[in-house]
Amino acid sequence: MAKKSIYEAKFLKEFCLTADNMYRLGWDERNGGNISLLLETDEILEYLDADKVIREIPLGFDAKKLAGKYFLVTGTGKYFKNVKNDPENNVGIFRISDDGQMAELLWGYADGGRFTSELPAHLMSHISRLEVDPANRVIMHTHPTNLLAMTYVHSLDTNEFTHTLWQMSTECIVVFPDGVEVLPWMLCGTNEIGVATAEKMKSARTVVWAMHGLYGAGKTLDEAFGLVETVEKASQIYMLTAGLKRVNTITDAQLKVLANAFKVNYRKGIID
Ligand code: 2HA
Ligand code: ZN
Repeated sequence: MAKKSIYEAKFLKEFCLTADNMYRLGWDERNGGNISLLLETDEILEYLDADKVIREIPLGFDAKKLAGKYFLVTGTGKYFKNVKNDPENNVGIFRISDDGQMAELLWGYADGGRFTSELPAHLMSHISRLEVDPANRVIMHTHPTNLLAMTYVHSLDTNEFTHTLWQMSTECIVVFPDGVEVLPWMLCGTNEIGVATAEKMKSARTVVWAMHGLYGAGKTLDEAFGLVETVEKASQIYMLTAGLKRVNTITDAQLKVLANAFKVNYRKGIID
């Protein structure tokens, strides 16, 4: 059967639009940030021939748990600013080889490029999230301005950080009842930060990288984007008020009322 043009694929359009919105919000300066989307085999085969591997790119770590799975991933060194107008050079679609060692490129990275340097953290996080939620599809890394600022002036304790964010707007405990995990500063682009991020992803969909940015996970691009957007908005409220005398807050009792009203299973050990 003739393949449809990849440019008609809803997942590619949505992916480009998401990168564009992230850029527009100032989260992804220069080549900052990266996104990976796990694709269904069926949706891929409408557009691409699974037998036409353009080239194989070594992953540099063992991704056997994802063998045979297809991913759409931003390219290393590429600017989110340019994704929408030129996806073929800025993003790529690949399959994880049966032995879990290679990315089998099917489309994209057209100028000879490759996947983001943060691929270990992405794929390891996919593995963690899929164990918790088989419907998870998206891992998103970005540098939201206020969140980053907050990591300079707030304790990096996971519970304290989560508690502050929950207090910053009424929506927070409903949107991220699992809270945020916080990693101390670490060297990015390594398998080590990948392992540490993936470990934290077992208990929360948001992992803050102190003095760098964050990772967010979700079932859809919209869900992951909305999660990051909400965390960033809360961080912004924090930064707007951090130097001022706070005379009102959302109390722990009120947070519990919210969690009960919206029937969310909130992270324990913070408000109880
Ligand atoms: O790839 O954001 O952490 C650009 C980054 C690295
Ligand atoms: Zn980064």
